[in-house]
Amino acid sequence: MIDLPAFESLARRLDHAQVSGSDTPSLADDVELDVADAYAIQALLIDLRKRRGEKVIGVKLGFTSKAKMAQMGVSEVIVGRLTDAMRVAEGGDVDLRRFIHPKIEPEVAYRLGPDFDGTDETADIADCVHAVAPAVEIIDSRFRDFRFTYTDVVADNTSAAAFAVGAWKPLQPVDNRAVRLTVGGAEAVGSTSAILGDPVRALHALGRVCRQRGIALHAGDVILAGAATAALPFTGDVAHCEVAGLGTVTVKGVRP
Ligand code: 0L1
Ligand code: MG
Repeated sequence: MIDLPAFESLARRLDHAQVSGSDTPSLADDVELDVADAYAIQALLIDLRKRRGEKVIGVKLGFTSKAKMAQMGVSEVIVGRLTDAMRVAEGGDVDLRRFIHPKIEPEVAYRLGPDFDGTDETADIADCVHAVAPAVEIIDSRFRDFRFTYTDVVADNTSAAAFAVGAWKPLQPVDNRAVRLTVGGAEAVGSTSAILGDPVRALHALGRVCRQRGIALHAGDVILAGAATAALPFTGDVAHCEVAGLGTVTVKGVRP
């Protein structure tokens, strides 16, 4: 039987892995969790970060591509929280020493105008976003050798590690835009249509998960809608992402 102290202990285990940059085996090796349990552990993990002074400033979606959903055998996106400690300024340096095995992926970001009240069945989250921007997300699974289950990755705050957002533009359709990510000499090319066919669908999927899991969204929150290509290893070097017609965002991985 999994009870609150057991959830807290699993949240502390994942928090320790993130803070110390040391990986941990799959939680599924020790306990059987369902998706509700996994979101409860994620919430406790975020509480630990808040107690250290971090502020939640948005959310991110994962498993927004058909390929990734098929690989995990699921049909719903996953949602994690973004905190201010994860934010990197556009053009800024990312200290890679704090990560375990970081990867970077090109994304589309939205910004919420008003709060989104998930308890209001008539509220449409797509009506609540007022701005859109190119973005990159750095993911860093805390699980050893990337061996994780669906519930593992939800509990692990969906591998969220860091992110950067380019210049915001007024809300506009961003479906079917060419996307290019380069990291040093490596390149990934794709399209925003890899994000559930159209990133706006990611917003609707987010609304569903927020309602179901009691995740609150607030005015000004950043929403990372999902990856437009497979992630590239981020072992250093400059990472540059361009979303056609939307703009660019650049970060530099450093080991000072
Ligand atoms: O942002 C995402 O697409 C979630 C990634 C979670 C899985 C991974 O670490 O590869
Ligand atoms: Mg992502």
